[in-house]
Amino acid sequence: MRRVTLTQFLIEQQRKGLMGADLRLLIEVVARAVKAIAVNVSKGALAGVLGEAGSDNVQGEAQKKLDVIANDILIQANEWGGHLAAMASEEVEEIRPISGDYPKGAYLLLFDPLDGSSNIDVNISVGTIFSVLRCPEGVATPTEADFMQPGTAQVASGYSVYGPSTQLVLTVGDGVHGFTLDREMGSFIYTHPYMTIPEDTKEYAINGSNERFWEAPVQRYVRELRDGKEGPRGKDFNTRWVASMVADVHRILTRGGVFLYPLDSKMKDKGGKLRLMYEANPMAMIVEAAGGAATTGRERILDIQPTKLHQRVPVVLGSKNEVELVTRYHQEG
Ligand code: FDP
Repeated sequence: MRRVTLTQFLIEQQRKGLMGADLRLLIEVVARAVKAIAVNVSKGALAGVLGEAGSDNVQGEAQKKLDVIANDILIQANEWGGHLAAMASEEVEEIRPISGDYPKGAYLLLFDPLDGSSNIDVNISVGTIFSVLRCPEGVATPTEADFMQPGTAQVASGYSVYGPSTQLVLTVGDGVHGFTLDREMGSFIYTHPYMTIPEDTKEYAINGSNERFWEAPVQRYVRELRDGKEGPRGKDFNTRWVASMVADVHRILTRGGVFLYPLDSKMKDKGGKLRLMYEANPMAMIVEAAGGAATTGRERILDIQPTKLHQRVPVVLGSKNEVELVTRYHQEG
């Protein structure tokens, strides 16, 4: 069997006119950083990388050592290549313009270096999420305002999941494609062409401990799922909650399902739990490109006009018919 590497795949995409050389380079650099992060994640306790870093991130959450390591790897890998005008990380308050020592490129890169990091110490899958925007025309030194583009403006997005195998999943708009890291060869191999999400599912993912804080439409939806065959849905549903968004979304891309991190009364003033620019937008682009849907319960995620770099939003994504039902329940109030 012919093994297609990520590099070959990207060159073929470029030949089809789906991306330029600079976007190809950008994705290759991100993939290289992902390999370096995978090495650190997989060494675990042997490399002394587990545990707290002793600092808080911009979100006020305790940083793990691997959060800091993954963030540094992504910044160092991407800043000198000439393909970026600026970067923004979930772990860092301000955007990071490309230093004057290096040439500037046409793109803005946003990333969540290590998503699900509260799972690291217990050896459960974590991941990296990234989103690529175009730097507005004529802007030589981007500011935060230049990042305030809706998810529909993303030119590419992707994530890696560091699990039993390391996988990289990405889209440049033309379908969703998955690659598995061949650790011996050190290269990503194209293993999952055109990943699709079935419209219907019997699996849902939500942190049920928050039930009493949810809004009525979400309480109604989840209650009906739990009522199973005897309830209005007339079928049994199963729960899966890894509590690493990448792992939960990856399962949905592999076999369907619906993922909810809805608004709840504990975090209403923050707008939600997950971050629009680093989590919701890139995952929504992938999910839609795979035939699924992604909303806040009220509106399509990709249509949101961001107002803040670290903005949070409620998230409902996955199998289309379930996402549409949750959204309808919100409309009905
Ligand atoms: P984490 O805080 O561990 O980084 O990014 C937020 C996130 O993980 C998601 O990956 C995950 O889906 C969610 O939070 C888990 O939230 P709960 O702890 O509330 O279950």
